[in-house]
Amino acid sequence: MKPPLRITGRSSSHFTRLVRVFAQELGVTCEFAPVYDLASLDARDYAGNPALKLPVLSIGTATVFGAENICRVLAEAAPQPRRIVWPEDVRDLRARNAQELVWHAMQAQVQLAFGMQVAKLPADSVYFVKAAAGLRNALAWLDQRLSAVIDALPPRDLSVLEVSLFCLLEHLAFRVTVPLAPYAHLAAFAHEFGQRASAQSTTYRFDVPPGG
Ligand SMILES: N[C@@H](CCC(=O)N[C@@H](CS)C(=O)NCC(=O)O)C(=O)O
Repeated sequence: MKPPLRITGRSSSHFTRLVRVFAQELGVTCEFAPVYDLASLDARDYAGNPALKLPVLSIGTATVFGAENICRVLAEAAPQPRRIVWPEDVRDLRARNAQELVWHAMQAQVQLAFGMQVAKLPADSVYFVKAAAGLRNALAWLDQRLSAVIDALPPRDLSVLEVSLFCLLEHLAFRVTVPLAPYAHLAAFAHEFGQRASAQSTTYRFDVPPGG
């Protein structure tokens, strides 16, 4: 018998949502184990990830670190093969740059949200001011080129680029670090992708510990 799959993460985390959307789109059933305390320094609270990062996929005693790695393992576990566009399948240079900027923006969002909202560090530090400027620039770049980027993707059921972009955009609305209002094309994309059942069943929320 195959061991159960378990995702350790947070319902409020965009990297976690990326893998949960993949799991649902691929028809792979996973248990979910929330991490309540992001300040914990105990790797056991992160399913053994020594980097103290989320999400983590556990398969019996095996563990997989990192959202993209996890998506690949989920695709291998899918009951039906699906056409997935992975970053290396993208040939168009704008679409390649778009993926790089989405990964960058997701990390910048972690830096800003964890640094300012969780750790309560001063927002006027150049560390955050520069991260916010780079994030706004990346969003403006993506907004201007979105239609060409999407058109350049090969035929597919699912792409890492679209799911990661969707999870980023909804997270920017959930934990506001920079305003999303200037980016109308991105907003339209998020609205359309958000109609999927996988998107609607993974909306962001803060996990509440039992009895909390
Ligand atoms: N490269 C990692 C990045 C994951 C990441 O940054 N996760 C955030 C949650 S969205 C996290 O662990 N934050 C806690 C921290 O940075 O200490 C991946 O692809 O999974």
